[in-house]
Amino acid sequence: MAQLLKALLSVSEKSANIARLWRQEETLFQMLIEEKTGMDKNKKFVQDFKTLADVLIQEVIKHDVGQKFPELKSYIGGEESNKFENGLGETIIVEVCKTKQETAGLLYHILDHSEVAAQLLADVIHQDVVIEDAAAETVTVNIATEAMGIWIDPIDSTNQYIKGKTDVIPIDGIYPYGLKSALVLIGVYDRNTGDPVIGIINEPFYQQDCKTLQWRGHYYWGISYNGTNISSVPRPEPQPSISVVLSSSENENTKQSLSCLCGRKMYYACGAGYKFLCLLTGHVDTYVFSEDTTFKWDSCAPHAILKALGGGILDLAGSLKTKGKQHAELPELKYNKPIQGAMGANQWANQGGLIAFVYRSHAEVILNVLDQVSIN
Ligand code: 2IP
Ligand code: CA
Repeated sequence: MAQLLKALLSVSEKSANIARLWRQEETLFQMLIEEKTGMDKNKKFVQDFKTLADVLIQEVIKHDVGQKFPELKSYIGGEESNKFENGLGETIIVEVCKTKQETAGLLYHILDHSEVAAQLLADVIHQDVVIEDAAAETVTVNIATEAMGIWIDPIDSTNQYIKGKTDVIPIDGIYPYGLKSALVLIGVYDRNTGDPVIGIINEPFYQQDCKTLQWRGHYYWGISYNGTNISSVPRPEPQPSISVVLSSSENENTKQSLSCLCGRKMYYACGAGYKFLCLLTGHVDTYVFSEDTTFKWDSCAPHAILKALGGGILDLAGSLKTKGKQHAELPELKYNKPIQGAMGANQWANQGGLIAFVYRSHAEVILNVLDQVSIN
């Protein structure tokens, strides 16, 4: 089995454990929901706690992967910075320490001196997670790790994670919002070509036990490298008529054109990662987004799995420009180059929007429709 895949699956599972712990353990949960009690004096403090689950997961992934693959350590990027400001205005660097006790000590300072919360988290962070995955065991691809980079989205759809709605009714299998859209995304890309190579999507809140109320997770993976394409999910069958999933923030022109094309098979869902996942599970054929507010850490992992299934993610604006030009290839999203002149996270935006697909013909139909409207 590719050692890197094995390491990433383990750390995605550890991340999902942290995401679940934070919602299920009373002391930690109270920190997440404090804002709802209207404690205004704590506003900044609570805001920080919201991102702390993200920051912590990102650091755990960096630490665990960096330990096994030191050559990757400087090339692991993600949404969050590990500088965390606590309620007293102190800046603390969040990191995984050498021992469980040291990590607990650091977390104690961050978590408003809550010893219980600090210890609970340190236990999970320092736990060895062993994954038994028969399909992954058969993977023999040798990945040139010295040429790879990693994008992490520790908790995609953070807002839905915080709100934590569990009584959401799916429409044709698609959850429009709620806890189910919170996902851990880990994507590996080739630093030379910018192509996605390995994708892991971990869904921490896959199923809830109705008696214990405990959540069980589920993960999906795919590899697309040097002509080898393997995935933990089968390629979904194409549906007789084309369907699309959109962000509720999608612009009106796009919505109108796609609604003419897809009719009642046009869906809305929260979370960029969750919308990609709807394609992998065969609930929808395409995901279209014309804005520039998804980032490399949102799309890298799903992109690798889609590629392994014969699909992909196109740069929407670039494809509309290229379409019709003879012999021109439609541009796929790439992961290795920042946008010149952009600052901070915006350097890594999917600036031209995107179309994700399993079947290329579906992307072409969508492009034909969008070609005729102004989408911006
Ligand atoms: C967000 C999150 C949002 C999504 C946005 C992502 O990531 O997935 O839900 O917007 O594109 O960047 P939308 O739901 O409208 O598609 P995060 O939650 O990690 O900030
Ligand atoms: Ca995200």
